[in-house]
Amino acid sequence: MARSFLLVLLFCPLILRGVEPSRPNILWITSEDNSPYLGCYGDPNARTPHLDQLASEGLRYVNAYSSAPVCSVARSTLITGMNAPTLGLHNHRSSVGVPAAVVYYPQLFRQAGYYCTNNSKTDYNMSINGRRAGWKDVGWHASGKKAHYRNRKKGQPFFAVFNTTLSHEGQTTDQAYGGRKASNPSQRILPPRQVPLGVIAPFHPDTPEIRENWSRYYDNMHLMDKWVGEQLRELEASGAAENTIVFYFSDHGGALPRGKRNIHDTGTRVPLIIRFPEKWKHLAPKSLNDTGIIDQLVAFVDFPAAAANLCGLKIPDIWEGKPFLGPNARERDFVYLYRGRMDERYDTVRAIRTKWQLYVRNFSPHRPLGQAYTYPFRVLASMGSWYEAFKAGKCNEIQSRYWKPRGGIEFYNTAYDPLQLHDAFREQPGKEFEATLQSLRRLDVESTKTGGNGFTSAEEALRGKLLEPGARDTGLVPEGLTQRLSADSTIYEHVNALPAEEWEEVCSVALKASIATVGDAADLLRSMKSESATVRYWAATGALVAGREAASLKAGLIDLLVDPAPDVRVVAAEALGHHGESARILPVLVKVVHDGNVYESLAAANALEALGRDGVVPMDRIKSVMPEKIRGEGARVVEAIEKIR
Ligand SMILES: [Ca+2]
Repeated sequence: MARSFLLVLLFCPLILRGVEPSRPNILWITSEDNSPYLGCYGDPNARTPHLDQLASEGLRYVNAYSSAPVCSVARSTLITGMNAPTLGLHNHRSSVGVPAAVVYYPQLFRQAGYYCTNNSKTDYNMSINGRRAGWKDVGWHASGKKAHYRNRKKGQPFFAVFNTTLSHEGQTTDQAYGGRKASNPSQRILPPRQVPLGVIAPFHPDTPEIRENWSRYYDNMHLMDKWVGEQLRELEASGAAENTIVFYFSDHGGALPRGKRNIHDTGTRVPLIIRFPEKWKHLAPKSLNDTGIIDQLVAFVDFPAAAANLCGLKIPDIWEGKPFLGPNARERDFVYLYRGRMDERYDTVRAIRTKWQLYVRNFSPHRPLGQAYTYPFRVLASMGSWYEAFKAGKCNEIQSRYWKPRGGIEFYNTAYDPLQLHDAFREQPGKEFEATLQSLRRLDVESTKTGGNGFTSAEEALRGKLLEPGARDTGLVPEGLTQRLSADSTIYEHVNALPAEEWEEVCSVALKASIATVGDAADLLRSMKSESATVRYWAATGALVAGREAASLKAGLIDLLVDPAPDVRVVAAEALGHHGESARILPVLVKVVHDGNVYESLAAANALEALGRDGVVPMDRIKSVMPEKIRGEGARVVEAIEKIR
C-alpha cells in the first residue's frame, strides 16, 4: 500500500509534464540448454564475445538456478511465478488445469500498461478452461517470430522475451549441425581431438562421440552468442537501450547427458547476466568487491517477482518467488529444485541448494538417473556412446553410476565438489555422514542469521517445501491419480484442501519410502491400509525400494493388486515381480496399460519394461506381453525396448 502511494507520487509529476513514463523496459534474452559455458564465466574454451561484453557492462550471477532442469517445467515456473510442482506443472510435458487465481507475469505487466511480447517459445504445461494454454491465455500482446517491442505504442514501456534454440541439445545432430554449414564457424572452436579432459566431465567416458558432441556444442554456443549480439545491437538501434534492463539467461543447464534433465548443477545452474542502463543503475545491487559478480542465490521462481519489483508493480500474493532486485529485495538461503517425469520416463526428485551444499531426495531411487529416454538417445550421439561404453564394461565407478539405481539421499559439499561426484551420503555412511550432516546444520543455522527462514537443516527445509501451507508440493501425487483427483477442480486446490494430518502422512511415508529397508516393513504394511491412495502408493513404493529381503510385505502387496487406484496396482505389481510373482503380476500391468488413463497406462508400461531391464523377467517375455501400440508417450517405451537395449 505504502509502496503504491509512493509510486503515484513518483510518477504523477512526470505524467503531468508529458514526459515518457518513468518505468524501465525489461528485455529477456534467453538461450536453451546451456550451463555457463561462457568466457565471462571463466570457460577458457568458449568464444562468446557478445555475452562477455554484456557481462562487463552488467552483473554476473554465479548462483542462479532454473528451478527445473528441463524446458517446459522451467518455463511453467517462470510464467506463473510459482514453483511448478505447487500447481502440478512438474511433468515434461503435460497439460494440467490451473486455478483462476494464478497470475501470469505478462498479465501483470500488461495491466500496468506494458507492451508484452514473446518471441517465441511458450511450452507451458498448463490447460486453462479445459484447453491447452497458449500465449493469449497468459497475457502476451503478441507471440511468435514477429513478436517485437518495436510494435508498441509510442512512449509505451515494454516487456519482451527473445529466445534462441541455437544451443538446444537437438542442434548437435548431423542434420541440424551439418545443415547450417554456411553459418557455422569456418574452423571448429574446439576441435574434437583437442577437447580437454575437464570439458569431458569425469562422469563421462572419453569416446569419439562425446568429443564430437562437445566440439559441435561449442560452435553452437558461439552462434548463440552471435545471435545475442544481434539482439543487443537491435536494442541499441531502436533507441530504447537507455531505458531497458537486459537479462540474459539460459532456460536450464545442458546439453550433454547428465546436464539437461538432471537436478545437479549441470542441469539446473544457469548463466544470468543483468545489465542496468545508466538511468536505472540505482536499482542495481552491489556486486562482490565491485567485481560485477553477484553470489546471491536466485531461482526462476524469483524472476517475475524481481522484474515486477524493478518496475514498481505490486507482486501478486499467490506468487512464491522473492524479489531479488528492486526496493526491499530479499535474499534466499536456499533454492528449491525439482524434477518430475521427463517425456516417457517417470521420476520424482527434489533438492535443496544452498550456496555450499546440494541435498537431494530421490523418491524413485529404484530407477537409474539415465533412463532409456528415446529423445536424447535420438539427438545426442553422446548418450548412446556412453550407454554402449557402460554396457561394454568400459566405464569406471563414477561413469557407471548414471545407469544404475540411486540412493534415496544424496548430499554434496559443492565448494569442493562443483560437479557433485562425491556423494557424502554414499561415501561416508553411518557416523561419518552424521558428522557431515551436523556440520551442514551448523552452516545452515549460520545462513539463517542473514534473514533466512529458520530451517536448521536441508532435510527440514525440503520437508518444509513439501508441506508449505497453501503451496504444498503436489508432485507427491502420482500423475494418473492426479488426473482422477482433479477431475472437478485442480490438483492445486485438491491437495491444498486436504487435512494437514493427511498431507503430513503423505510426505512422511514418501520420505520414508525412498530410503526404505526391511526394518521399515511393519510401518509400510500399516501405510498400505491407509484410506489415502497416495499414502498406499508410497507404501508400495517403499516395498519396491526395500526389495526382496522384505518378504513380510508380500501379502500386503498382493492385496494392493486390486487397489481401486491403478497407480497403486502398478507399483505393487512391480514390487511383487521382485518377489518372484511374475505370473500373477504381468496380467495386472497389461490390463492397466490398456484400461488406465494415459498416465496410468504409461506408468504400467514403464513398470513392465523395468522388470525386463532389471532382469526380473526375461525381456523376451516382457515383449511378448507388452501391447505393440500404447497411447501417448507409452509408444516411446515400446520404441525404447526395441532400440535402446
Ligand atoms: Ca531448453
